Amino acid sequence: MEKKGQYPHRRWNPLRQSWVMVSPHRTQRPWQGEVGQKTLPSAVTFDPECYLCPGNKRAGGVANPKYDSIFTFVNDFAALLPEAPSHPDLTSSGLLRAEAVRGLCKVLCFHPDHSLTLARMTQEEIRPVIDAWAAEYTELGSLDWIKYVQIFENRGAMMGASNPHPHGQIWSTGFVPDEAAIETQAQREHLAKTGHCLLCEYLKTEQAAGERIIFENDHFAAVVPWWAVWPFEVMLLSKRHVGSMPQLDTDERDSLADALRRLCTRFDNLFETSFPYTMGFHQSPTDGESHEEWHFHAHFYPPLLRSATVRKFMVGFEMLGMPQRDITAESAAERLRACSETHFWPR
Ligand code: H2U
Ligand code: ZN
Repeated sequence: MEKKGQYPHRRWNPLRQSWVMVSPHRTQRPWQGEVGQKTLPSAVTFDPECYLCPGNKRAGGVANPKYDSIFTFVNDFAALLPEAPSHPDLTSSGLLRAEAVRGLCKVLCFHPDHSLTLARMTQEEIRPVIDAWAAEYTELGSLDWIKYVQIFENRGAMMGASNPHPHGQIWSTGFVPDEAAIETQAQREHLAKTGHCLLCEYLKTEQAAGERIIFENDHFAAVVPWWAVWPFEVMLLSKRHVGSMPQLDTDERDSLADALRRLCTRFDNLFETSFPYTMGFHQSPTDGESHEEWHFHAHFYPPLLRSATVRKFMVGFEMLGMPQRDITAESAAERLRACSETHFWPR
């Protein structure tokens, strides 16, 4: 049942100032595309070959401590380095422009148990991960040359995760990356024009509409955004206007842990698979400005479309024109609302 009619339309994303095309009438079309493998949660709690398990040696030869909660280390194959020596190749000429970049990349193991995921961790187990994320944001962001801290998780081989061990990454950069820069601009313009925070207003709009909210707890709401591009794309929005994770108080951090567990469990239950995604937090740049416009949130971008094995591809018109989706955000939210918050594969 499609609330927004069966007709093609496009929807505006005010947060990144772009459109998404919606074609709800296409959901009945036949499918003879890719069929992949279902992934069940692993039963292996310790893998002697895993470079993230406690006590094991990493690829660089350094051994992990026998950690019993979380564990952070500097990425042995970091995409960015703290030193950027000036190099003659980096002089720009005309259209061929380049700049040296600096950064610090870290890896954060969420749990010593190799078989777990956020979906199958308890709220109490997720809580120290949130404190670690907040501490990394503070520590990295306080370096005067770090302008932005991007915390994220690639989950599942389909999304390019190199290892099933529960872990995420933190890339902190000497510049504000494009997505964060677009969101900064959009939030700043909205505040200047209306005197209100864009995402505070958006959350109120969604709470009034109801049809795209999956669930709420005391301090967070999980929403399939009006402008979702990926079939089951979700945003987690803090109810209070805070710009970054360290500003969350104890209750809000408990609430965030609860929201992460519940959302990831619903995702896994949707197709009874270990649901792949890229997720990450967007928060204030750490460039020394005050950023009243910034509203802390998380984006979940999962690729699956029809089953544990059939994913959406961003190809063709989407690469050359603009993003497009078939099922509406409202029907995706309805399906996620119908999923249980008890995991289909209990520990
Ligand atoms: P992904 O699964 O999201 O790719 O994250 C794993 C990261 O871990 C990846 O960036 C790093 C890779 O560089 N890594 C190490 O730092 N040390 C290792 O021994 C292997 C992997
Ligand atoms: Zn492991």
